[in-house]
Parts: sequence; structure tokens; C-alpha cells
Amino acid sequence: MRAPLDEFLPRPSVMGVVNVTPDSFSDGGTFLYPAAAIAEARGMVEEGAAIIDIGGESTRPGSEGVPLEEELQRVEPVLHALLDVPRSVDTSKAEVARHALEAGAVMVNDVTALRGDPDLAGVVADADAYLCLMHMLGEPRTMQEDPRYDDVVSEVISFLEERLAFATKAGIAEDHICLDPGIGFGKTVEHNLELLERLDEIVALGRPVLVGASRKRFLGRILGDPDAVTGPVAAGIAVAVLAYERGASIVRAHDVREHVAALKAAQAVVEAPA
Ligand code: HH2
Repeated sequence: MRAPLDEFLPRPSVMGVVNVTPDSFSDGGTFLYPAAAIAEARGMVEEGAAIIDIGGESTRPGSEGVPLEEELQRVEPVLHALLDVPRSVDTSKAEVARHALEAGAVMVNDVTALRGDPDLAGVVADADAYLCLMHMLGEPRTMQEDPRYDDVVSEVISFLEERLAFATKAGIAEDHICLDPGIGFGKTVEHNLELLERLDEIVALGRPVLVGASRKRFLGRILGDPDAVTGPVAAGIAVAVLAYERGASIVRAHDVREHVAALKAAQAVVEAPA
């Protein structure tokens, strides 16, 4: 039996992002070659990342999916070269997850929250793996075309509750699961800000919450560029610290050193005797 997720990744933990993709918005193409991705991952561990999230399919707004074989070819060399590193695989495909878990990955990060592949829940359950369930409205290709909610926070909460029930019914231990509001996945700038401002309502569901705001376009747009496709590191750190203060446990970030330092300082303040 694996330890509960909140013991394996105590609050706050930083999840380092390694995209082995040619088209990611944040680091597109940089780590397409396995050697670069592997070196990047090792550097992130040295900088204090608790886990490395390895992805072979971009989910940036407007992106198309990649075929199974290609996704496997991208992530497998990286997964196999990091056997001593705690690894998560960012995939919606059961086959990719199965290979990753066989290679010793401990977590599946599924941006479709088990809606993308009917076999994924069984693969996660059989491996007794950790799982991240993320909210997304629509699919990456179209998700930023006029997303609408009556109340974004309550709709995200209902969705996450429903997916959590689905996952546990499929045999995945509840204490292995974390929840993620899916910053930027079918959301306007205002939706992202409201989700962050009211993050405590998602934390109240009782599961660790993961937040991924790092380098996302809403940060650049807040700063005044209406066409930004990425955002500055400092703005992402501000969001990460505020998310932590509102109860987030895991921060998914590209700039690990800066996020670890900021969260350590934030934790010292939060835990200082009053
Ligand atoms: N964001 C991205 C990808 N995966 N997973 C979770 N759980 N939460 C997130 O916020 C999240 C995620 C998008 O960021 P990135 O991986 O940098 O880009 P791309 O999908 O273009 O590779």
C-alpha cells in the first residue's frame, strides 16, 4: 500500500514540469530531445521539486492531440532515464500511463479527469498510483472559445466531486487523489481569478489541491498585454503563494528554484507563532 498523497507530497510541494513536446506554450520544443528533458528534470530535483511531471502531449489552447505511438516515443526515454526520481506522467491515455507506471512513475496527472480514456481508471487502480483530477471545460482545441459559467467555482466543485466519486468507485483509493481547478482550461482571466480567490472552497472538499498557474497567459494579460500567450515568472509565483495561503498543497511549476524559495518563505510566515 502506498502512503496517503498528503504524506508523499506534504503541503507545500512543488511539481516540476517537463514537457517533451514541440508545441507547449511555456517551453515549446526546448525539451523535445530526451537528453535536454532529462537534464532539466534532474536540475529541478536539485532545486527542490518533490515530483517531476513528464508530458508528451501539449494541452495549450488550440492544440491538437498526438497519436499514442508518438506520445510514448516522447516520454518513454525520459521516464526510463529518471528511475531514481519521483515521477508523474501528464497523460490522458491508459497505454501511456501503463508504460509510465511500469517504469516506476507514481502518479498520473490527467487533465481530462478520467473522461478521455475509459481504461485509464483501471490502470491507475491496478498500480495503486496517485492521481490528479483536473477540471477542464471543453477540450484544448476549442476550450478558450467563449467559456461560460453561471458560477465558475460551484461548477468546478460539482465537477470535481463527481469525478472523485467516479475514481473511487473504479477502485482508486481516495487518499491517493488530488484535485485541480484547471487554471486556463476553458476559463477567462476573470474565471481564473475567481477560482484562485475562492480556492478555499475547493480545498474544503478535503482532498489536496494542485494549482498550475506557472507562465500561463492570464498572467501576461493581467499585466496589460491582451494578446499574451505566456506570463512572467514573478506573476506566477505571486499566484502560487496566494494559492498556498488559501490551502493549495501542490504547485505545478516550470521555474522550480524560484517557486521553492517563495513557498518556503510563505510557509515560514504562515507557520510563525502568532
Ligand atoms: N497545465 C498544463 C498541463 N497540465 N496539469 C494539471 N494538473 N494542472 C495544470 O494546470 C496543467 C496540467 C499546461 O501547462 P504546460 O504543461 O506548461 O503546457 P502544455 O500543456 O502546452 O505542454
